[in-house]
Amino acid sequence: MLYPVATDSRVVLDLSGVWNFMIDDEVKEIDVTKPLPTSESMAVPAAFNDQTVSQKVREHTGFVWYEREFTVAKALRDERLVLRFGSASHEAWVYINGKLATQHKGGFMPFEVEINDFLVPGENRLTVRLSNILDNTTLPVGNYSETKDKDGKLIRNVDENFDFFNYGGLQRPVKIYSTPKNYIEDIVIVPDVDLQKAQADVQVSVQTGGSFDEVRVTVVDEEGNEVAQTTGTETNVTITDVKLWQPLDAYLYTAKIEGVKNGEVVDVYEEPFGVRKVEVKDGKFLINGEPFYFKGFGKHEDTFIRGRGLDEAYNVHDLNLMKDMGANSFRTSHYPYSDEMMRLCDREGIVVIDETPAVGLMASFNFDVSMLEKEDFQDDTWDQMKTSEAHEQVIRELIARDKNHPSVVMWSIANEAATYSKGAREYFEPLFNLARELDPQKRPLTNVLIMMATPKTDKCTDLYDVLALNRYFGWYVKNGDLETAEEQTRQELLEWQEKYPEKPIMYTEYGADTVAGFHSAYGEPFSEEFQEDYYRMNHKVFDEIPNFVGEQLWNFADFQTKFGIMRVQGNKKGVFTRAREPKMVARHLKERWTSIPHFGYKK
Ligand code: BDP
Repeated sequence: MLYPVATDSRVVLDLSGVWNFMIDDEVKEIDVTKPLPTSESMAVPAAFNDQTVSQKVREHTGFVWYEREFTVAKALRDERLVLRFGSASHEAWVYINGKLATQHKGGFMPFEVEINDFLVPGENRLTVRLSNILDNTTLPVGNYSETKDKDGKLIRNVDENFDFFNYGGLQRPVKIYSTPKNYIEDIVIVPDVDLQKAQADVQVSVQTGGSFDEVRVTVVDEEGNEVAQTTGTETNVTITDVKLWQPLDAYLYTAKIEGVKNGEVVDVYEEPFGVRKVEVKDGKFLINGEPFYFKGFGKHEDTFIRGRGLDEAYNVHDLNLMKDMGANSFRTSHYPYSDEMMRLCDREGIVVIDETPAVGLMASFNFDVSMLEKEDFQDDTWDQMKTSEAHEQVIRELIARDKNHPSVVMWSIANEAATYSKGAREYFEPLFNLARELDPQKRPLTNVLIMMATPKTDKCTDLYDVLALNRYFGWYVKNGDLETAEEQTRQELLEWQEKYPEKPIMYTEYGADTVAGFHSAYGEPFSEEFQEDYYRMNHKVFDEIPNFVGEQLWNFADFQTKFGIMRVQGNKKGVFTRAREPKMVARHLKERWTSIPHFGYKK
């Protein structure tokens, strides 16, 4: 799916701004042919939860309504007009002038619909009904229940089966874009680079709607020079003296696609792309033939007031904080991030592990850490979960959206699923096969593993190209005892390496809750001293393991979660506070990461 951009043939209208909003208390049916009976304002894009000061709004589970009016100028009305939502959490029903135009389930992917047939001259009314319900058929997974209050009114409840706040609403831009009636629908770019010859063979496939006499493909470099040209919808171009997309040294070419009819260019689209090669070989993760070392974070889309809502200033700032520390990568834990963030990473040279929203695939998720220590632990996750269909859908949508991004070097199919439990293999094998088949660039795949998934218990390891581990020795296990934790860390990593010598190993989470400003002469848990000691311990062990190819800690910043006895105003494992102020450990990380090269750290 193409990102909406303005070109010589396309116009983009942004519907960001203040919309009407209403909680649906499900007492009276809403008549979508009439304006919503509400005077509440809500900014878009942003979660609805933190914009008001009403607890009822903040914690609402069920349905909400958004509405605004829009006008499409006469000059555009003969064009093909498409309404596009960057996302809508988690299920949306979209009405234009009272008629259902489209519906979409899954809260982290874009969707769009042609709206010409729904429009009237002058003002049009756009009404969106949203559900933030999560259950055992959705991703992420929620524990859903219904009760009645004393007056018999239905109360819906979602107990998140994951550790982040269930923000809802229109959290990414809503746009209308125009294309001509004959238009470029999709572009697939697969660069194949010969590193020795510094030459790239770039396969370009163009899907069109309507018809063209000819499709022209021109590759333009960063200076605006045309470096290759060809015609056709399934075609190859060669770039000589190719400049590679490298971590922290991004180089982007642009594929300019022109649809020609009767000798005239009718539609134009410009897709940025990078030339780089990703391979997994002999326990190494190679980018452009060199062994790459991941330094960075698991993150969240999480800011004050906006929740998971797009905030490009935060995105730019977060990447600058990362670069300043010598980091080179992050994982889109635990759901696909905005188109805007992916495009930013392409141009900043930030390496991304792109994750689906498959989190909470575990029947007995809790903080009873004793069960982590039972090697033969089983539960009935794979009988309870009915998520296969949603999982397949989101893999299709994610790869369709992100396939051309050079920043994306690996897909993460799930975070901390019960891969140690009976039925896991049957569940995951078809999904891994699907992702391998769909990705035109054939990137490596991983499944991010919880502590119970060990070299002995994990049932799907052969499916993963890279072993991505979330480990909390010294925090959830042996809290505060860094000596034992060091031993456990070392022992487990050596075991993985011995059993799977061809698979690179990385940590995709390790961390300790740390209250900014809390200090302890004894290095007690929750203090800034403990956080630093914890990271130093882990780093010492990482450096001993030859196939250990990366450290992405948990978490970049403190973030909001549901409330509960384990969380004080959210999760405090950030290296930065939620306001992006550094905790003490940021200095250690900067010192370490600026001295570790992006390539060739492990010989
Ligand atoms: C892991 C999860 C992550 C949590 C983290 C934690 O992958 O979402 O936030 O632990 O407990 O289980 O901090």
